[in-house]
Amino acid sequence: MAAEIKEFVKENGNQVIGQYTIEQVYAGMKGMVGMVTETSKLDPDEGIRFRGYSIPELCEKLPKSSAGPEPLPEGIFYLMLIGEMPSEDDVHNVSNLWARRAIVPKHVFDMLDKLPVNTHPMTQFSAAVMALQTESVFAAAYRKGLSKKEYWDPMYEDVMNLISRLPRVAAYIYRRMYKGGVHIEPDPKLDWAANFAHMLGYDDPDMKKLMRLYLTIHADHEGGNVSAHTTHLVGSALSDAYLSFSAGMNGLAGPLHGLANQEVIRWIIDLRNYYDGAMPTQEQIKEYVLKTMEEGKVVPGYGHAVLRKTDPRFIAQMEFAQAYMPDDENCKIIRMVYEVVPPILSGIKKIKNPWPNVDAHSGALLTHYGLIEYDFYTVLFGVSRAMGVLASLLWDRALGHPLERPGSVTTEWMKGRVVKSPV
Ligand code: NMX
Ligand code: MLT
Repeated sequence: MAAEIKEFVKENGNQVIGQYTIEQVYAGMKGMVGMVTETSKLDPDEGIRFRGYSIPELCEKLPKSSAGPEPLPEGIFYLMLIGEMPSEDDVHNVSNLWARRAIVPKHVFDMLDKLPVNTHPMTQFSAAVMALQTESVFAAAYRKGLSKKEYWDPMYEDVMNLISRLPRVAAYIYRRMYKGGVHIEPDPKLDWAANFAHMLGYDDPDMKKLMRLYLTIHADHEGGNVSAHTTHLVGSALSDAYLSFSAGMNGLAGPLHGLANQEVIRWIIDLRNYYDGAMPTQEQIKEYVLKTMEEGKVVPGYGHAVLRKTDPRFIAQMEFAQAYMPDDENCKIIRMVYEVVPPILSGIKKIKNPWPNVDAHSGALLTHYGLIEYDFYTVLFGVSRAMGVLASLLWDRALGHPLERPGSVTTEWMKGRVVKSPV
């Protein structure tokens, strides 16, 4: 593929693929094509496609466990990395490989134990990934001397090891913070998602099903989102997978990105408390949405930088709720909010997308099974996102992607470029 791309660029490299405006430069480069990511592509109206497959197609076609119809996340990793739909055997192999590699050195746990226990779980997660960097096969090989053509090989080891180890690290943080430091040993017989739920302390088979779905649908969202772009950017300096992924996680920890999932459930709880804990009416939800916006805050879980319709990842979670917890009050409120918010946001000209994104639903599902410590939710998102951004990082090394270094200008420079229209 590297040879194919080289040839493609040689033949077509000087073709123009777009133009952009001054406004786009000031508005966070939205809509500007600036990078190539092979694992998935986002369509503003249809949502995400992983190697061409939409979320409903994946739910149908990816291999499943015998326990239920939810796809196994190992399959989406295989699909993103290899570019082909995996067989059941392929998925089983990935599961086994990850179970065998899930060894976390003691110094990582020791480091976590030294942090104040109320350190935000995302800070602990990012720090733990940094502590794991002692294990980087890429960093060690590069130090010894490595030809460019071989970069992908030790990167493969880092990517596989890191993904294998993340559930163990995440579960340690969870149990340390919220379960008195009583830890649960992994069960290597379980699939990756079920083992993660088990180590967190949730053995309800339906929670394991949720974990399979959750880890599958959060895995990737093309290359321009903050966590994916950061991982790619830092990796472009030949930083190893641990350094790059930890940086990406610091972006996921922002409230406009992954942290929105904790913000949503916090907002729902506050809304309920505001109306004395009772089920709110549509009118009360409307009043609360307007109050949120009058206070100058965003309505968490709504809007998107690229999407212009309801996020299919939201729909997948709503369908899960309808199948497994039709009477759950928070899920009912989420559905009411879905009826109330889009008409309000549509009436505000500057808001480009009034529809819910992935974060609008996840907290209510997790809360249903007892995982109520919402500060932890973004760590779950991060464990899933690892699969997409690390599969891409491996491709970056295999394809020989160069250092990323866009130009930047001053406003003074920009003013000098303005073409004055004739009066
Ligand atoms: N509630 C209130 N105002 C909003 C919302 C919202 N949900 N969404 C956008 N706006 C505002 C936005 O703050 C901006 O205002 P201003 O010009 O005064 O700064 C204006 O509308 C234009 O924003 P857009 O161009 O529509 O959106 P943008 O691409 O800048 O940002 C988000 C996208 C996702 C950051 C934004 O919609 C938002 O803040 N949503 C709430 C937070 C959220 O749910 N984030 C999760 C995204 C998914 N993820 O996992 O990363
Ligand atoms: C994501 O999953 O990364 C979010 O929806 C944000 C984005 O795509 O920009």
